[in-house]
Amino acid sequence: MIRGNEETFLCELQEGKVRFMANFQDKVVYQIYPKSFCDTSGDGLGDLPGVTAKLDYLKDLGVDYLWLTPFFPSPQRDNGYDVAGYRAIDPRFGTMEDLETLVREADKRGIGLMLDMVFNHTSTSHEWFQRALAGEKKYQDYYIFKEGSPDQPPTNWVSKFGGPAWEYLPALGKWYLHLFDVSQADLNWENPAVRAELAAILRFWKGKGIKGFRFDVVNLISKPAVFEDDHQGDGRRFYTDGRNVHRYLQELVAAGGIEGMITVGEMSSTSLENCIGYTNPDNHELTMTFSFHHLKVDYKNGDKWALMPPDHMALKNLFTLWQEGMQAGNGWNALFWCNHDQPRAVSRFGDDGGPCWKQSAKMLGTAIHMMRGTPYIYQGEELGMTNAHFASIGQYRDVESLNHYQILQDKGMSPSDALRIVQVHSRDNGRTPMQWDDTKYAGFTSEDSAEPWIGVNGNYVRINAADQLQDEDSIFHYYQKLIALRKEYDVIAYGELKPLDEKNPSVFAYEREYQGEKMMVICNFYGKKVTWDSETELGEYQCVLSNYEVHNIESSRVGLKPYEAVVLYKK
Ligand code: TEU
Repeated sequence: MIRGNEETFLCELQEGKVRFMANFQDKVVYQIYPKSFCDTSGDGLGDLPGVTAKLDYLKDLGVDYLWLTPFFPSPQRDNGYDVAGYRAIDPRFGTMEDLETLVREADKRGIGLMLDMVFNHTSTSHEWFQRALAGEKKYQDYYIFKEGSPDQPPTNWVSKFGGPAWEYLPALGKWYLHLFDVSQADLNWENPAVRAELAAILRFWKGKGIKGFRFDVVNLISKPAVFEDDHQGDGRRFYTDGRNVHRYLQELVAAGGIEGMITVGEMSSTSLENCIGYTNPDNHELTMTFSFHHLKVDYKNGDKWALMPPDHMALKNLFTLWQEGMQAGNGWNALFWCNHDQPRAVSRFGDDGGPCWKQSAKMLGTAIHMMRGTPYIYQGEELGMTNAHFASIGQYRDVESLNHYQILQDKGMSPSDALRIVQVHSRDNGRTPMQWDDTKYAGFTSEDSAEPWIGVNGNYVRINAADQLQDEDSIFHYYQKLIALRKEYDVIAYGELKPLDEKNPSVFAYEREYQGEKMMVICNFYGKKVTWDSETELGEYQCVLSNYEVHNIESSRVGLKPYEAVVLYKK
């Protein structure tokens, strides 16, 4: 064992585990978008039995938890983030029995399930909203209704999916707030009855054996006391990380009985200071947060619907800021490149379509997995799946993409230019069916089934799980090693992080340190060779992982090949 004496190792590890147990430092989470993962019923939509069918694959990869995006009853205007009932399963995804089977089978393999709680809003089809519509005062208080005249929304706020954030209901003579789609009405967290309902939902799922939760846009739940126009922006500054959000989270965790479980909050346009607050264990809020600043480095002037190549210096600076800041404040990051709302990382920051597709996917995985935080892998990322590259707007499904395709044209852009932007930034890039093998529909569903709900990426013949499982040098096997390393080396799970060579525009490097162990992670973000000079003599380090077989490391100089990543270790 590299740590020397096995007894010491065990003892240190036990101490480490006891000390850090509540924070999940050595765990890795795998995100599943059930609709696109595996279809067993042949209707072209993935389902829960499909997840169960793939548990051995996930066990083989080595992940500890599965975060499943919503599969609750829903009109699917926003693919399940428009929840119409929080304690049931949409029949399109299966039954409660299917979920119980999944929980049991996952548990047998040492894998816990995390559910996605969409508590900022409900679908307007939810019974609460329907009863509000029918005039029940109790349920009107569950939402954010404002009196007003039909031609004057209460504020000028803009919905995250485009257009106004308010909708007028002539029958009630009132407006309601929807920060997302018009069918996603924001809940009124000021109302204690709402908070009690939501805590009860957590207890319900905990009772079903669910081991953790992801909370959708949970930093938007606390709205201001006074609603006013935003003359500087779209309104977000008034409700993001709002005045009562920390108190509400503390209450939710306590009343929901989920303290000590793994929890991750999705934090939209958040601040470092707030994320420290959300995750510092002393506050009893969440175990970790997703923040998105590092995934906006290819938004021109902050606008998602304007193209720009990624700004690597900005990316490095953001990683450094968040790594150092969360460490100093005893907060904890969720580490990720991909999710169901993001284009594929290898298309964005790597060499999609080029000769270094594989090396770049492995390098990106290394950069993220070796940092301080809990890594998340989004389905297909472990195969280097790429953007959809759809050729026509008719192939897109996402409400946000379709709205913005129209908005861009309303502003005078040509359809082909608008399509180009959608192709690069659409959330559908991450939602194409999982590529299991090279049969028709990529093995996502059987060959005689209905067409998948969204098109399969044409590159499935080249990029698929079956091939990669056979190939020792595949991205899949590299991700397997990344996960195994986190469990093998305490320094990855528990170490301090120090950025190295911060001004270097092409190499992202950092050092980790824990109880005398050191790890150095050096990643070349470009398709060009580069020489990297270390301030430390590297003679005593051994290479524990790299995406190339041969390395060029001499005393303190590292010659990096295109997209090369090396992980060096010293006790
Ligand atoms: O995402 C919130 C969110 O901020 C993104 O959808 C973001 O607004 C968008 O990418 C901006 O370009 C969560 C879910 O992850 C997403 O799938 C849902 O659509 C959204 O909340 C509403 O529930």
